Parts: sequence; structure tokens; C-alpha cells
Amino acid sequence: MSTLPKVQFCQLFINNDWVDAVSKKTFPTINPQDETVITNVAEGDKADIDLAVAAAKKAFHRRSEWRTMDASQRGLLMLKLADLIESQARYLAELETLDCGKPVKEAEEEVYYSTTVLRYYAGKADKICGNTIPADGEVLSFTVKEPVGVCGQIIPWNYPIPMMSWKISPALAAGCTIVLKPAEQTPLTALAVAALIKEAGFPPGVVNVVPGYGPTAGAALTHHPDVDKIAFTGSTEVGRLVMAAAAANNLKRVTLELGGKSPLVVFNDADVEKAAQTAHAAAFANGGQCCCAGTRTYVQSGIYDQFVEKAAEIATKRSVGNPFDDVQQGPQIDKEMYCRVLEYITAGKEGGAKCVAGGDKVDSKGYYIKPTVFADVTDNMKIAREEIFGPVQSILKFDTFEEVVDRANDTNYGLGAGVITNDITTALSFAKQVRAGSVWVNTYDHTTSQTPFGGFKDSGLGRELGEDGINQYVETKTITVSLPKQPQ
Ligand code: TXE
Repeated sequence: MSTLPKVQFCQLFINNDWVDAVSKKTFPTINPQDETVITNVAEGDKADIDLAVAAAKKAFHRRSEWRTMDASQRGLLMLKLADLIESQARYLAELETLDCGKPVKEAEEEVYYSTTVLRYYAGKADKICGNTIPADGEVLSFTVKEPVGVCGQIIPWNYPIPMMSWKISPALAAGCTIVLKPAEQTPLTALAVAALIKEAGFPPGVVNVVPGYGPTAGAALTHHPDVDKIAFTGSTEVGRLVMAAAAANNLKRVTLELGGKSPLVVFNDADVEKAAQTAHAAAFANGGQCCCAGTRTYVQSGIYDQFVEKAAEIATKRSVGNPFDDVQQGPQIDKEMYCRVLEYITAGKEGGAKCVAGGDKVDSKGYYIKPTVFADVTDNMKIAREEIFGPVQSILKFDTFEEVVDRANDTNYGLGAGVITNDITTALSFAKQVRAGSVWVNTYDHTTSQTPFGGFKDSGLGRELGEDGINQYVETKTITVSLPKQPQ
């Protein structure tokens, strides 16, 4: 194994300063490979959130350096940040792998991907335009788009750097200020990026990073009266709490990106080998710890047996091990998730599904689970209904288009969906009729800076990325000027 990356930052980042928590408390962040403590990180709580929000509020003052800066200059700062992140891509990737266990090659790809998000929104900073409106009366009316204000951003552990980029990029482009709370499992890369934010030259208070636990630091952010907007990615259960807190206080704007149980439908005319590969990647990417993972694989009866055989073969060959080596899958994030996924595997077996690959933990230290495939899954089984968030694929058989669309839609979630077929009518009819925020045809989880991402139903509220992403960080102001049609 290569030498482990050195952890440089483990304090709170408030107002461009590194500080201990007011309580002086710290919490351990654990290496999921071997369950050892990597380091102890300052544990933010309400008092620290108060300080961070005050810094963000000051940075948002109408006469502050940030608010009076040209929009194009904001974009240039973001480009500088992207360059700095790129220059440290390998280090950041290794730090990410250490903290969350994903294969280092994937972590590095994610760092580069995150710079594309920053750069996309950097280019948007001076292109956030209102409209002129032919309003009735002797007036001239136009709209301006103004930053929504102080934004609380709460992110999960499955894609720490990409999630940070999804959150801070549109907010910075719009001219907002930020208090970001990374997940307690993965605070390290957010702090490393915070150091680069300072180095890029963002004024104090524009971005603050406060690691801590959800029910304490996270909840303090969602309840804070000086926070104008909350952007949250995490579980549907906590998403409901976030929305309730926002409603109970100052009616914060809320965007939520929550869980999923996404269907991927394979029709008889598909190339079985290719379809099985796509379905495998859809279910197992990031060890299945992906909100839009294609976990319900519906396969039409004509190719079902062949497909199951292929899916089992691919999963069995999937390499699992030390994420610093050249593997496809590292450990699951933490003990809680590891145990939870194993419970789902047991539920799959007990519920009558046929386990055709994996089905157990890997017999070693760390939170490793064998890539698991269940065939003959039926719609009411627990593994077909609940988000597992681990390396488990459920394969279900179907006969007709009508039947499979209804079954695909029979869930409270609606984040992603996929269809594999060579028939354009089938593909587009499915895309039109499935209730999900993203539909992929003959591919899966192709998510770019330019394309909006978000969920229908219990999978969320609002969209991130693309043009839609910026709209979540602006308020529209209408200005109407008296303008007599006939000058006096
Ligand atoms: O999520 P939580 P967890 C799903 C997935 C997973 C399950 C649980 O099914 O198995 O959620 O994962 C913060 N107020 N997803 O427990 O608890 C928390 O500190 C404010 C889907 O990790 O939702 C962290 O920063 N914040 C998902 C973030 O919320 C609170 C990604 C997510 O944690 C809080 C992760 C509170 N009361 C899990 N409680 C996706 N959509 O990608 C917790 N948090």
C-alpha cells in the first residue's frame, strides 16, 4: 500500500480561520478498511453553527467585499479554486479513500469531476439574468436575480467532494454565502477543500465548514433564523426533519436530494452481455452507496435466465479489497451501514429470493461485503421496496411494457430510472411514463454539470446542477418604474 495521506486540517473553518469547537469537543473519524481512528476532528455544535452563520451573514452584508464584487470576479475566484483542487487531485483522492473507503482511482475521477461542476458554474456567475416584461400600465418592469442569502448546506458521506461541489458551486456563482456541514463519517476532504477556498482568495465568511453530527450541528443549521436556505442531501427520513425545521422557523428555502429505489428495465431485444454490464455498474457503483443506484433490475422473460447467469458471473468477478489497490469495490462506509446491508441480505434470503452471487460479508477486517445478486425477486419483498445502500442487486422478471412501467412506478421514490432496448419507441415511451427525475437510455447514471438532477416524490425537492441548479440559489425581484407613455 502507498503511504497514507497526511491529514492537515481537523479544526472548524469559520471566517477563513481554523478554530476549535467552542465546547473543545472532538470526534473520531474512522478508517472503514480496518476500523482504526484516522484522527479526531473538532466537533461543531449549535454554538459553532451560530458563529459560522454570523460570519456568513456578515460576508453577505450589502456593502461587503463579496456582495460588491463583480459577478465575473466571483467566477474567476471559482476558476482559481478549481485549478487549486486539480493541482491537489491525487492528495484529495487519497484523503477521500482513507476516510470513506472508495477505490482511489474512482476518488480521483470524482475530484476531476468536481472541478467540472465548479467551472460550469464559474462561467454562469455573470450570466444570471432577469427579464424585461411588457407589463400593463405606464411602466417599465424588469426582474433581477439576487442571491438568496446565507445558505446552510448539509452533505452525506457517499460522494463527499462531488457533493460539496454540487452545493457550493451554484451558491457561489449566485453570490450567496455558505455554512457547510459535511457528514460525520467523512469530514476530512471538506476541510482540505476549505483550505483551498482560503488560498483562492474568497473573502472571510463566504464559505464556512463546520463538521459535526446531524442531530446537533446539522439540526442547529436547519433551525437557525439567519439561514435563508437549506440544501440537503441524505436520507428521506432526515429530509422530512429538515423541511419541518425550515417551515417552523423562517420559511427557509429548501432543496432536498434524498433516497431512491431506482428501476432499470431490460427488454428482450437488448444485447444481454452489454445490458448485464450496464445493470451491474448501475447497482454496484460506489459499493451500491449511490442515491440513484439502479437496484431493481427488471428483465423481460425472453432473456431472463441468460441475464441472471451473466449478472451473477460479473458480480462474482468484481474485485473487492483494499481501496488503495486497483480494485472495483472497497469497504462500506461504517459499521452501521455494514450491519444494515447484511441484514437486508439475510432478509432477501429469508424472503424467498434466490441468491446467485455473494450473499455474505468478506471474511476480513473492515466493512467489506461480497457483491450480491438476488434473482426471482418479487415486488413485495423487502429488498425490492427499501433502499439498501450497499452492493446488492435485485433481479425481477416481467412480460409486458404496460406491466413493467406500473411496477417500476410502484414506489414512493422517484430519483432515477433506466431502460435498455434498441427500440426507440419503447425507450422514449418508458422515459415519458416513468416517474423519476433522471431517465437514462442504454446507459446509467450519466450525470453531468450541465444536466439537472433531483427527484420526484419522496426522492426530493428541487434540482441540482445545470441551469435549474442556479435557480435554487436566487430570489427574483421585480422592479417597476413609472414611465409615462408620453413624456411631459
Ligand atoms: O443519512 P443521514 P445516513 C440514505 C441511505 C442510507 C441512509 C442513512 O439509504 O442508508 O440514508 O444514511 C446529516 N438535521 N442516504 O445516516 O442521517 C448527517 O450528519 C440535520 C441517501 O448517513 O440522512 C449527514 O451530514 N442534518 C443519500 C447528512 O445529514 C442531519 C446519501 C446525511 O445523513 C440530521 C446518504 C438532522 N436531524 C444516505 N441528521 C443520498 N441521497 O445520496 C443527520 N443529518
